[in-house]
Amino acid sequence: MIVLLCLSAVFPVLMGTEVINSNCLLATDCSDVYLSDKTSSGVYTVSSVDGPVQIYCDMIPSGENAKGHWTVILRRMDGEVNFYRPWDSYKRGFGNKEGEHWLGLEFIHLLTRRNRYKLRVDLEDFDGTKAYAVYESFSVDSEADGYKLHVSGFVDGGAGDSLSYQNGMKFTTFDKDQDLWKNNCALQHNMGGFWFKDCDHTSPTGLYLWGKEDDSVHFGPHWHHWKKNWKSLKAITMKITRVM
Ligand SMILES: [Ca+2]
Repeated sequence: MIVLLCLSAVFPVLMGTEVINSNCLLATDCSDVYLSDKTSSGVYTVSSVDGPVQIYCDMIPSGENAKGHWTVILRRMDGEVNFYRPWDSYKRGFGNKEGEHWLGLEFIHLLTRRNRYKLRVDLEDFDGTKAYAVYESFSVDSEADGYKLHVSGFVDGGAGDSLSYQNGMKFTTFDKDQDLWKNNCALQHNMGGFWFKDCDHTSPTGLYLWGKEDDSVHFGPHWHHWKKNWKSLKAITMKITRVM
């Protein structure tokens, strides 16, 4: 059941050809879910032009966003999900919304085309130490434009800035090379699809390694500027919230 955001203002809402509630809108992201008084973290169903979409909403308040209504676009936490996947998987999304998953480039594009969003990246290492980074503006272009990444307005939560290097890059998977390296970063360097340049300072979709590697290995999920090394992290979450 798609979450409805019911307001005092009157908006006609069509479900197919049927008006379901003249005071309600179909929720499109976790900000709508939160505004509909569903303030617990968890999986909710929202609407997109391609039909219903399940999303994980992180409603936990954090320092720079007291309201805490974040739509998770990527989560790594235990290596349960294979991220070495082709273009079509990254386009449509995959994984378990309660656990590791990628929301899907097309849906992320549709959200950020329609509203302004900011991005927060949460990191945790295998010692339980945490840090984060915020980008005050985040958007993704259409597939025709390679799902190009736009981030700006870095705010340091202790993690440093490992994403701006890849700003303006198109998305690359092992079967679609749009990076600036002579080879394919997703295929021969990182083992997961992402916005690569030549190749990266961060690769949250890299091969999960459970911390069992040395600094010379670059293909685990990493965020270089946190500790100035390439060691893989235990958990990385990327989540977006609407700038209202
Ligand atoms: Ca290339």
